[in-house]
Amino acid sequence: MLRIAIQAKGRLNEDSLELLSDAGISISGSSRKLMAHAKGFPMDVLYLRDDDIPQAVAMGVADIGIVGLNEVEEKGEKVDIAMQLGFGACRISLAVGRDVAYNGPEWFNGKRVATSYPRILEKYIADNGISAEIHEIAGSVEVAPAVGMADAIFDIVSSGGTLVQNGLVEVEKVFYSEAVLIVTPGLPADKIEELEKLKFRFRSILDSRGMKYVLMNIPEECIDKAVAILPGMKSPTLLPLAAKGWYSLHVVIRQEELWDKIEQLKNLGAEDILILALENVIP
Ligand code: PRT
Ligand code: ZN
Repeated sequence: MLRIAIQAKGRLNEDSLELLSDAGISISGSSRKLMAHAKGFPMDVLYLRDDDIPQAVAMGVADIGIVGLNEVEEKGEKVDIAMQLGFGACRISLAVGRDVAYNGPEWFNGKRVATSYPRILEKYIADNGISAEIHEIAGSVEVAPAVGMADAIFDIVSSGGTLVQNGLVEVEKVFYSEAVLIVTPGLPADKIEELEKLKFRFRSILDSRGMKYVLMNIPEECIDKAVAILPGMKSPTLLPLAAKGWYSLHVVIRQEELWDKIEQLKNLGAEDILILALENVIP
């Protein structure tokens, strides 16, 4: 039976539970304990702080885990990355006061940089031949310059709102992260088999996110033009309607191109267009 480590509370907790739930895996017990049994898949769930997940997986305390790539990189534990999970996107960036005349990475020479990610910063500094001083602090890194603890910060940015609120400007985007599924290296064959089943479920969920299932009625003479503008896993499905000369056309369209395609299809003569959410894609 697989044991998965997920964040007990925090930014990745909800999305991790939602991914498991979409994969048909529910976690029993109303109150959160350290460990819980899952239903719908032979699996135990271990609730940890995100900082502890890479080590727990490296040691085999958990076989797999869901954690930000930033934590995996920072901790440097030996784990395999099985897949990217498409949520928790952020970057770790260098930011300086908004009044600073920033002239490129060499500005950091001799400066004090506050961060909770000293290892990733150290690598950036070494790669760029800079001689900055790293000040490791655990939380509220963004206030360090204002209180005189540092000249700059190296911290997680997502919308950028926190930087603006603290009078800081992002000057170097150093590391891009999202939640990943990590795995203990050298899992036994029976666990690998279970992991593959789990990855299959996750993959089909991730592939379906951002896709819509679209149905419409279309006159026969427009079919060739409609097929030409549509994507589709093979080609769109066409079913003859009871009304002569009309067909029902079914197709899967990516969210980004949905409205553009719908407009084109309407102009071609498509009617009664239904747009449905897609739950899973199994190629
Ligand atoms: O208690 P525990 O140790 O488990 O949690 P934590 O407090 O260490 O981490 P948590 O829950 O804040 O974040 C977990 C993971 O979410 C991180 O390791 C990242 O992989 C990911 N993530 C995605 C983020 C953000 N986006 C994010 N915006 N983690 C933190 N932030 C913070 C950031 O530190 C800064 O304070 O949000 C602020 C910036 O956000 P914007 O939107 O204002 O730019
Ligand atoms: Zn943490």
